Amino acid sequence: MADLFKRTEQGVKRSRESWFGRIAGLLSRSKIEDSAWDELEELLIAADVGVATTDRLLKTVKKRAKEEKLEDGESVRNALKEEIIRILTVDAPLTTGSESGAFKVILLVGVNGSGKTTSIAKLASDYKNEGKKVILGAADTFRAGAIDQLKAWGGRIGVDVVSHQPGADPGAVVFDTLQAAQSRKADVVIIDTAGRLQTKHNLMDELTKIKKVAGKYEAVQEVLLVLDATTGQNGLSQARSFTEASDVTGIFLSKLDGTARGGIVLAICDELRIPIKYIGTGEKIDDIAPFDAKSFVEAIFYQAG
Ligand SMILES: Nc1nc2c(ncn2[C@@H]2O[C@H](COP(=O)(O)OP(=O)(O)O)[C@@H](O)[C@H]2O)c(=O)[nH]1
Ligand SMILES: [Mg+2]
Repeated sequence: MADLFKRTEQGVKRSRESWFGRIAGLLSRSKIEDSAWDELEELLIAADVGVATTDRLLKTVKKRAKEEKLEDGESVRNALKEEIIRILTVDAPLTTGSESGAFKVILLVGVNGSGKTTSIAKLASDYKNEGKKVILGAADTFRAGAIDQLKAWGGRIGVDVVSHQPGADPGAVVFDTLQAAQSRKADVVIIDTAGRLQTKHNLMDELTKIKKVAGKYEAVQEVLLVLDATTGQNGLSQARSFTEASDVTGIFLSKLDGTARGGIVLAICDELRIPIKYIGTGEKIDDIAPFDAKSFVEAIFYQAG
């Protein structure tokens, strides 16, 4: 847990140094004046929390402040933290399939450049470190470079990658990957997919096919949507298209190290009601942390000194 906190904290360090740091600063005053609420609203919006979520959040905290007679910064800050944790705690583990399945199949979807292939490598390495046997499927056959990229990661981590030629049918790659998983007694299969979303139809068709194949193995299925945290509120509308087109069971929020904001995490949970399962905090293999609402909130409100 300490390690998780440290990793999460590093990942959002820049957020703390800017917007959430200022929020923490604002709420360290001994008395919260009326004007502080307006400042707080501006800071939350600037931190990428989004207007709608900021509105809902502040309404709740203000109501609590009134009812519970919270006047000093610390009490308001604690109430704010609690309400943020409440927003970030999206339950409903949407994973489909039977828990006793032969192995687990994780599909990563998302637009090009969001960080799918890198995130797959991070997940694979994490599972491998836990002693799990991992097999990767290079079903992003759309771009030739994607296959080589995944193979390169596989080689570095030491996990098998099943691939076909560029342009091959992704469903066939998935089929072969799952067969390999069964015969090699894998625990976890992670599938890379193409990022294109020209038509929702395309993606849906492809995912349906992939899931059907996975279903034959009674595998536990998880569809992780990789979202680039630096795209802020734009990423949110992108996420909506994906969630409309497929049963996304969780979010892998990448590049949380590269953003000065981080409030997008709140907007995602509040608006999409899909749990964030992992965060990516850099380009290296161990720049990954399982998302934990409490640690995240402690990290963004953490003040040095
Ligand atoms: N800073 C940072 N860069 C990342 C992270 N995840 C991925 N990237 C970078 O984002 C770029 C696109 O990643 P890639 O995995 O190829 O995306 P894909 O097209 O969705 O497969 C690469 O340069 C990665 O190194 C992250 O958590 N932090
Ligand atoms: Mg890729």
